[in-house]
Amino acid sequence: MGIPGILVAGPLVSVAIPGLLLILIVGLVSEGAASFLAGSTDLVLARLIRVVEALAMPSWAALFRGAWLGAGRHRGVGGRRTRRLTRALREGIIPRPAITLTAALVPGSGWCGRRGCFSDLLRGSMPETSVTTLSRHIVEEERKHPHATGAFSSILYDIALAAKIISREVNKAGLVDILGQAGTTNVHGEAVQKLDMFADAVIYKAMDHTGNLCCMASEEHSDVVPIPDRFPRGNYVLLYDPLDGSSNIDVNVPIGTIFSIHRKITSGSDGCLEDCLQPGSRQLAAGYVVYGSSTMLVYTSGAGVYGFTLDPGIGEFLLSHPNICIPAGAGRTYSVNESYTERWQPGQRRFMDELKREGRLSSRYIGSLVADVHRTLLQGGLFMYPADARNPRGKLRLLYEAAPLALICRQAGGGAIAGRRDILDLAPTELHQRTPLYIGSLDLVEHARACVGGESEF
Ligand code: AFP
Repeated sequence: MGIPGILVAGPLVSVAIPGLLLILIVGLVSEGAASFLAGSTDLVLARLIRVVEALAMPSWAALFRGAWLGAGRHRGVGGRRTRRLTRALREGIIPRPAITLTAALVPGSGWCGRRGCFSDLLRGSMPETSVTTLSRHIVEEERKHPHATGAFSSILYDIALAAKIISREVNKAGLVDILGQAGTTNVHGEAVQKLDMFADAVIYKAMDHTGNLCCMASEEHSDVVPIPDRFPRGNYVLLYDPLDGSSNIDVNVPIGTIFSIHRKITSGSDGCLEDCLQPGSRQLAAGYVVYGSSTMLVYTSGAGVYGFTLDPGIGEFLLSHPNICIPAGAGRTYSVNESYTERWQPGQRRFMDELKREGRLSSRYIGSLVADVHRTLLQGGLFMYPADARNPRGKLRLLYEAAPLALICRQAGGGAIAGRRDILDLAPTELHQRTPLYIGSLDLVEHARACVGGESEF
């Protein structure tokens, strides 16, 4: 009987047999037994279609129309009848379940019992594409490491899942009462918005029970976030900024999630501060998700940078930007909050004057780090958040923002410095340590280093 037959066994007894009997009786009575049954399968099916349409039975009509289109000898994919059926499937004239049901119920429909032909037809109705999902990409990457335990892959899956949930809420933000500040402040004294807290909880909940992590650290928590006692511990540490740029939520500007993964370096099963305070160069992987006109996940695990765009229709991240490299040359921008010019040190002002005098770069500043860096990564240029008189250590966080983005940029052929030193070489001493940041195309980063490095303590 096969799978379709088994699937329809229940409905067959309660619905299909009485339905079929009704159709036959009406058909035989209305057209006369002999003429109703005379003729080819095509003709009989055409009459059945007429009867069920007259009886206002749309699903039976779809069923017989499917059978009619496929009736006769199967001529292989590309045959006239097959093409008709394929087009009907693609255009949704005949729903797939109707075809499956027909294949099981109507002998002589041309493709009954011919599993090969039938699947060819279904395949023929699909658009010809070669799509790499994030899952497939992760599996293929994991195969390159025969000793991999799968834990690392599993962390990436879980981050992607959390990103989809956050993306859904970000898209709804204008519709539901989730906007506005929650009325509390985070460890940096900044107003926390509801979506920040939501994103923070989503990521934590997606990761806390998997047995892959020994601890986490989030921009929204003052201390290391432990794994609950009831769950097993693993060998990795996750550091994340759940929703960067959240002051932009209310005005529909892109915002993002940033993450960084380290290996646990201390003994004992619980992770601790020391596991979190590792230089960026020791990151095993880093990435970000930008919630913009589309949602994109960009990540590196040290072998190139890959960008995946979320297809909301199927809920999958699809590889859209394989092997991202920061472009050199035209079309590049510098990106800095120029309203702070008066607070800048002389080297920073000199650097800006030189850039403007050269006139090769245009200016863009969104004020949402992930969005500004994402543009810089794809189009080339330089993003800067320098130290200044008000923020002598800069504003951005080394562990949750600068280090993960620096790894991505380095992997894409760019660079990232704090002033004198590479971001990836900085050894953090505090969880929420801030740093100045210059990140982007390598030539521009080195130009910045030449101008500001001398006066920078970083
Ligand atoms: P919010 O999360 O408070 O919006 O801060 C965003 C951010 O940390 C980073 O995403 C921006 O690049 C930077 O601050 C913008 O800071 P300025 O408003 O000082 O330019």
